[in-house]
Amino acid sequence: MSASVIDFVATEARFGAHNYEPIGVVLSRGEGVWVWDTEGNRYLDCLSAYSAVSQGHCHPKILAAMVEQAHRLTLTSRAFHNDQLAPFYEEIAALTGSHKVLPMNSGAEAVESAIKSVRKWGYEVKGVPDGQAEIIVCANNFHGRTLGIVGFSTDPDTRTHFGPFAPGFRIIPFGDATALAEAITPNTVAFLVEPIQGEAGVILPPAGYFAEVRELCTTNNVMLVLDEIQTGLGRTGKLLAEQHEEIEADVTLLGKALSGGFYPVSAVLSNNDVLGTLRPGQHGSTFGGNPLACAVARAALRVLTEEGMIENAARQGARFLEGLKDIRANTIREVRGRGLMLAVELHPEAGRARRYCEALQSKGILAKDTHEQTIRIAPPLVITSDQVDWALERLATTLTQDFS
Ligand code: IF1
Repeated sequence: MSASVIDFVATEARFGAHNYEPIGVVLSRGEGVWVWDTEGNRYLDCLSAYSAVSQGHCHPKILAAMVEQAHRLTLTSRAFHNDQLAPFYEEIAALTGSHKVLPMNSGAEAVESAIKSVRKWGYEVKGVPDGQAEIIVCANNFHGRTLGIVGFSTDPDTRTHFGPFAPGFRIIPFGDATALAEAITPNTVAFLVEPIQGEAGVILPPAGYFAEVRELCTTNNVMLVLDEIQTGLGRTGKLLAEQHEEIEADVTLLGKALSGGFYPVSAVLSNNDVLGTLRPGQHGSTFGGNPLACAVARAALRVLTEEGMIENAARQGARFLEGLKDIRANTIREVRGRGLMLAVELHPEAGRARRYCEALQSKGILAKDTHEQTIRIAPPLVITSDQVDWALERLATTLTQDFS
């Protein structure tokens, strides 16, 4: 590391809460699938800011929409109407087939807002006795970092010493429809689940699981809340990951790529019933639904569909997965994924995934480890075949090395 890089890293360590352990690269510029560090080295971004820059870094059309809107009007609060909110509602509802939209900022806020909404729906529509609502969630879930959410995490790092936590959540294994059937009670208002568990290591559900889940939720009048904050907006090769399962959620949560990485924008999408229970003064956000966020989100959604990014994610994802499967390395335990949400799980004897991510950095690829043994690969959805092949070559040489 050069002196200037050490300086940035040391200053972060000195002043910042130490809640991250970044790889030793200081980035200063991005374009499409590429990012550059302060010394001008170029890297293929295989994390995409945890899937938020799906449209590619600094997409010119999103940038133009953001700059244009920033010159006109940025924030009004919801005390007044603004001329970007209505078109944003119309466009996202049409795209996703939703009836109602609640705009928020971060992913965690969308999750919290959904929890509040389904509880209210439970009391006011389903008829659950006040204070008794139950929400079922899955083991190894990741839905964000707020208090309500970490209270039903099963990851010790995520929850230890942050309590006391809110009651009202039941945890079942992911991918087990029988467990869901057994956990549902008359007080169950919702099942909150990721279509593919991201932080858990890109865990795909067994075939047919979500069809059974949909059926159980419908039969028992339980709202199916799909957290598509990471899987949504093309990441898995479809607009929504639910389309792979041929189901429709009652409530869908979007964030991350909803702004193409320019700005925190999230949304709760639902049928009329669930969000219909919220009345003036019962929920809100200073920044939620602001004109800058709406203008950015409109552009982010437009380029996603107009530029064929979702189809490209399906095509390049399949190419990438095949290429990973072809790598003959005894470090690899399994490769898996859907679309451009991919993971390489290493054998425990291969050494920590972090070490492989550092080796990839030296070859011009930025990827992120999760859970010691897994390398996550999630490039922007604009990646080309040549770039996939370029990445595969470097992954092959790195994975055939032994860092144990
Ligand atoms: C961090 C993972 C990704 C999410 C799902 C809600 C949120 C997230 C399915 C909250 C956020 C992030 C946040 C990031 C790590 C990360 C992540 F490693 F945890 F799994 F993306 F790969 N639902 N995911 O994945 O959204 O409030 O952050 O906007 O360091 O916390 P947020």
